[in-house]
Amino acid sequence: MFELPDLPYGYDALEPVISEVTLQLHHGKHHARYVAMTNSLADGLGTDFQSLEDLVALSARRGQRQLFNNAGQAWNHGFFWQCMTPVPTPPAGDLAKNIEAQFGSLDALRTLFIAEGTSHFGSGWAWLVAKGEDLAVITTHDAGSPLNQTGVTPLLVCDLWEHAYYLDHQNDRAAFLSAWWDKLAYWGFAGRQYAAANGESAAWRYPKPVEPALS
Ligand code: MN3
Repeated sequence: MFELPDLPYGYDALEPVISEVTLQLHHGKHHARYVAMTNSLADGLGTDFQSLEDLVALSARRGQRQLFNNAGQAWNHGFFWQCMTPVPTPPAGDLAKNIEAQFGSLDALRTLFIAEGTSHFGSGWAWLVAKGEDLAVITTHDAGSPLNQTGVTPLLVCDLWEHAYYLDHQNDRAAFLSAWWDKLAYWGFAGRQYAAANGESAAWRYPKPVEPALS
């Protein structure tokens, strides 16, 4: 079945924007719980899926809400961990060029991303996505995922659930989003996803399920 992937950095690596205690709870409790629930709910689906991406798509298609919520959250968190780095660098290459062309500047994109994430009502996710070269900022509710939008590749995501920021920023989601954008957003990863959106490489995928599980 699916496993909880290790973080690509230490629990204290994203301080002070995301504290060690927040990250331990977020990864070790919240994400772990979504993975465990996914495994429990997917038990018995046999060979209907080979990956978490398959499971997100098929649970959405079949209207299996509880499974979709947990599988979607398992995937979204796996992706979210990749979107952060303690050593950020600015966007480069085609991504940098097309941010300028489509939003006017990186700062204009920053303003838009923070505004969309701040005004999003309730729990969810703020995404920078690409459809081919075209870039867009979207938000999704709860476990919502751009994986189910044809041709759309996520480049970056920030978690808007209160568990992501409440211990460190209390109710100030805008402060969290600003600090996240300025100090943690991993443009190297976004650039690789952008290349994938344009067919130049493979997009990030959640680690494959281990063990049979699929029989
Ligand atoms: Mn979360």
